[in-house]
Amino acid sequence: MNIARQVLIRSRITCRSAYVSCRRRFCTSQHIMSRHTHAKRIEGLDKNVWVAFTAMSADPSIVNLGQGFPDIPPPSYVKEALAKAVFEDRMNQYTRGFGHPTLVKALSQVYGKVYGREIDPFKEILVSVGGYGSLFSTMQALVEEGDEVIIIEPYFDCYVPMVRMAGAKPVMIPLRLKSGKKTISSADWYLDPDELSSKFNSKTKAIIINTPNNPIGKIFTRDELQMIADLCIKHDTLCFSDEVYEWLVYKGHQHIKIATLPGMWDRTVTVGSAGKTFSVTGWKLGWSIGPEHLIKHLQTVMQNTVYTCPTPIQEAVAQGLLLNYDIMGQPECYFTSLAEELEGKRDRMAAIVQEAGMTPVIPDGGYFMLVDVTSLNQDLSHMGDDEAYDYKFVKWMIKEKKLAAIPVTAFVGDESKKHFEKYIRLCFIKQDSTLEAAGAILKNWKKV
Ligand code: IK2
Repeated sequence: MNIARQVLIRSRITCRSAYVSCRRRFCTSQHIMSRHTHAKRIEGLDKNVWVAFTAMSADPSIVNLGQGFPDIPPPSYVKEALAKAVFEDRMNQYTRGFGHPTLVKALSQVYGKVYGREIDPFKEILVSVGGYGSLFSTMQALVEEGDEVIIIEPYFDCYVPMVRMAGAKPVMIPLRLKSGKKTISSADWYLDPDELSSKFNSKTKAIIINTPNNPIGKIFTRDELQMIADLCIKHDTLCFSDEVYEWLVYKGHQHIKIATLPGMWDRTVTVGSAGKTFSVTGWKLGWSIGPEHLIKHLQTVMQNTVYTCPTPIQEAVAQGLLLNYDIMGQPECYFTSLAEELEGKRDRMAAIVQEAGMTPVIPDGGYFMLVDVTSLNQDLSHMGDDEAYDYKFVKWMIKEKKLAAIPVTAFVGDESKKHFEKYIRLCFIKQDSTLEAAGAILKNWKKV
């Protein structure tokens, strides 16, 4: 056989075996893909507003008022405490699983003052990976298959997937808007008592509340909280109270913990966040506070999932809390001074939005502002109609105007989308220069 023919035969053999192995690999992966599909509990939960919009807003040329993180610096003492912690060798190793002792003791001191009761640092507090981790361990520990959990719309978006992952059914109740008002504040959004009462039944395991609320900024009043508490007691349900913005309350308003109302401590888990407390969202540290008979179940989830949180971060947060504990209630306490600084930014943001001809919903707490964009009359029909208007609007605005926000229908269920798609959410815990840059974009909206 001549050499050319030998080469031809050899290359045919090589091609054939490559084809066979490739086909085998393809068939195997197809087989694996179809046999090992996702677990039912995560079905339909693959879309996430933060994943989508954080990627879209990552370009530094975009003015980012989207995801809720500060671009103002955190207090230097927490950064210094973190730096100091990592130079202490024992701080670089595992610490107590349910919360670093220094941190849980500091939390019990601070919250002992707020709740007006003694809080057992080891039995009534669980430290977790951010407010997210606290919410997750709460749902996994206390909610089960067949339960119903009441969620107030608009809600922080992870409540629904977390309830569903626990095998339960989310039951929505929207905040309604008082009509006929010229300037709208977050207090104009209210819960209809009869509607709320109609959502409770024998399957109701819990209601989730969020005060100050993200995205509206509503602070639930004592009367509203009492109405919720009465229903929880009447129907013997739990209350999961997400209070990550607890310190960010503006003049004339007061943050009240539902757990402090009569009969509520024993049925409430309250969620807090170091990220929000000290403007260090990247530290991802949070906590759940509640009675031992509930917290012990959250601890079971913690020990079998995350086990423990980073020691140096817990140490630094503890130092920050202790420092402020001594000056709580005074103007220089960070819990007070941050709220005061933010109130100025809120007013600045509102003025910028109004100057551009749009209507803001003035928040009483938190660091987000809803803005009604109807007056801009932005025609987006070319973007199809398989998405809510606010989703299209924000995508378009990021691309064409280089300004990022978050669409508000990310925080509501399907039935309420039509009521909320005219709003976008702006985050105002930003340097004045960032707010000014956003203002310039909005002012020049009609220009190219
Ligand atoms: N609960 C609420 C109400 C939150 O807003 C957050 C975090 N914020 O989300 C960013 C945004 O809305 O742009 C959490 C819980 C979670 O807190 P953490 O960051 O501590 O996990």
